[in-house]
Formats: sequence, C-alpha cells, structure tokens
Amino acid sequence: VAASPTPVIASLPLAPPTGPPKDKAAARKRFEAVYATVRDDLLADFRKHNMPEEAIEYYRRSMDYNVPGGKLNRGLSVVDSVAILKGRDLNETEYFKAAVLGWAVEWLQAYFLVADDIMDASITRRSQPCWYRVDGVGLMAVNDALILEGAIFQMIRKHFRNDPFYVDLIDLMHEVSYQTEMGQLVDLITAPEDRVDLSKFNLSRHKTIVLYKTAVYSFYLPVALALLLCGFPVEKKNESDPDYYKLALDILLPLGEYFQIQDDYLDFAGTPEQIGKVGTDIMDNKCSWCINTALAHANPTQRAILDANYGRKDADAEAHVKQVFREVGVDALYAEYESKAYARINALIDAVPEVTSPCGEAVLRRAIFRVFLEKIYKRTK
Ligand code: DMA
Ligand code: MG
Ligand code: MG
Ligand code: MG
Repeated sequence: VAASPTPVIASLPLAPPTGPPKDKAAARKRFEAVYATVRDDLLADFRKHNMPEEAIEYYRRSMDYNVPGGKLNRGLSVVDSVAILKGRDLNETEYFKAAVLGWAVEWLQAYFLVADDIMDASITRRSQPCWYRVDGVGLMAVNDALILEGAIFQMIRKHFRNDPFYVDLIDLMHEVSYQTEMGQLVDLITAPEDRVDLSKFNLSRHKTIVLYKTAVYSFYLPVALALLLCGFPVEKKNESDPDYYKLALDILLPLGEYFQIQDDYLDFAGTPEQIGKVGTDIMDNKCSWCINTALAHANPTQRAILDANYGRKDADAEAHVKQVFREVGVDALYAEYESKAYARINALIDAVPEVTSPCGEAVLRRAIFRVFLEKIYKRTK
C-alpha cells in the first residue's frame, strides 16, 4: 500500500491554545478534511486484499452514510483537548494524529449507532433513514457495524504502531467499547418489548445505563485519547503521582450523565427537524429520565395511564404518555434539573487540580471540561 501523505491544510487557521476554536466552521472543515484520508486508506486496504469493486463501493457508501454526518462533537473534542493540554497551536503532524484519533471516536460512534438503531427499531438518524432501513442494506447493517468497529484498529495501527502508547490506545478503545456494550445490554434488558413493568424503573438503574452506554465513550474517551497523545502515563511511576485518567473520569462521567439526560428529554420534547431523529423511547419501553421523572410525580390516575400506555407500539398510546408527561410538568422539571446540573458540574470543574504531565510538556487544564460543558449546556439538538 502506498504511504498516504499528510494532507496539507495550511490555509486554515490553527486551534488557539486554551479555548475552543474561535472559527467553528473552519475548525470543522479542517477536521472533515482528514475524514477522506482515513476513509481512502481503508478503501485502499480493501483493494490490497483484492476485494471486488462492488464491495469497495458498498464499503465507501456505508462509511459516507454513517460516519461523517453528525455534530462531530466527540471527534472535535480530541483535537481541541490536545491543543488545550499542550497550551499551544498544533503543528501539522500533531494536528493530523489528533484528528485521526478524533475520527476513531466518530467511527466508534457510527458503529454503535448503526447497531443501536436496529435494536431500538428507530426510523431516522441525522435527518435520514437509519442505515438498516436503506434499500438494499437491511440486516447487512449488522456486519457493516462490525466493520466500522474493525476499521478503528486499522487506522490506529497505520498511524500509531510505532508510538510508545500504541498498546494503551488499543486497550483504551477495547475497554471503552466493552463498557458501552455493557450499558447497551442493561438498556435493552430493562426495556423488554413484551413485558412492560414500570415498577422495574428507577433512577439508580437509569444512572447505570447512561454512565455505561453514553458517558464513557462520548466524554471520557475523547479526553483519555488526548491525554495518551500528550504523554500522560496510564500507570503511576510513584505512589504520589496524580492519577490523570481518574481525575478526568470523575468529571467526565457526570458530564456524560447530564448529556444523556438531555438526549432522553429531547427524545420526548424535541421535534425530528430539531434532533434529526424520531423519538422512540416511549414505544420502546425505555428506562429514560422522562418516565422516571413522571413516575415520581404522577397521581394514581396518571400512573394508571402510564401503566396502560407506556411501551406500546401505538401512536395513540404514545400520545397519552406524552400528555401525562406534560401534566406532571416534565418540561419544568427538566429545566430545573438542567440548571442544577450546570451549577453542580461547574463546581466540580472548579475543584479539578491543574496538574502537569511528567515530561512537563502538557497540563491537564480545567478548560478542557469547561469547553465540553459549554458545548452541551441548553442544547436543543
Ligand atoms: C445511545 O442510546 C447509546 C449508544 C451507545 C448509541 P440511545 O438509544 O438513547 O441513542 P439515540 O437516542 O441516539 O438512539
Ligand atoms: Mg437509540
Ligand atoms: Mg438505544
Ligand atoms: Mg435516546
């Protein structure tokens, strides 16, 4: 396989050192330019294996459909975090390697979403039909999801196999994937299609689900990748050393929990135009923040309506549930939750110590977490 040159994107502005890029559109464009390089490497690898042209075309279509069309928050936060940790602009090579890891997170996300939409019987994603619902795809989407996952280790091998943290990178991706899959298992097993039993739901179960299925891969992973790239060691050299990854985890899990509660709320309250997907949590019998909140505030009549209508694949039943959600004031309770979560997480961020890496070249700065919080605060999509 011919070596792929690092793309030249010199005309675009570099990320400023301690905050998010001032020009968001340019930062996104610069990041998106790396997508084509990574994708074309993967296609070249298919070609090297003499895969039929038809297969190569299908693979390209699957990647283009599922990988690049989202908000790219997770991927971009890898490059933003590396610049903040280093406290300076990145050179071309540093930017490219950070962007490859950013795309690795986006590939992971694509893998989870293709599978998640099948399991959740979802209709649309990113304002287009879910991949498994596309003509000629169907349950081939299962293998497409698996290939999206496998591709992560191809891109990491290509660009990082000679780095000292190569094994740590692979280990992190595997560990995070496994934890996400644990979360999906609990999410699904708590929402059986045939046996609706709202007494099984509680906020403790909800917390387990959201920490595992969302917070780890969406919030911890991008920052942990940035820490690895900046030379923060996974294992302590001395007992007195800080555990950099634990410091990050302790703030990123609450952030991720808040993010998934937003996702649960928007599933109920957001329009498809807004959120790019049709909410399915009520019909899917999901243990979401909304039903847990409604159960805590419902009177016996409302509770009976919830019992009779939640988890039914029926638009009228769904409308009855939404009516109860409105009556018990889920909207106002969510607004209250959000402002409290914002204040609480800000206080957690204030308490994070800003520690320097052993090589002295990077600092774990609070700005990393602040940027995340500001990106999602009061989001409507
Ligand atoms: C998201 O759960 C978790 C993963 C691992 C994709 P979800 O089903 O609430 O996501 P969405 O609302 O986007 O379908
Ligand atoms: Mg889903
Ligand atoms: Mg799901
Ligand atoms: Mg959801």
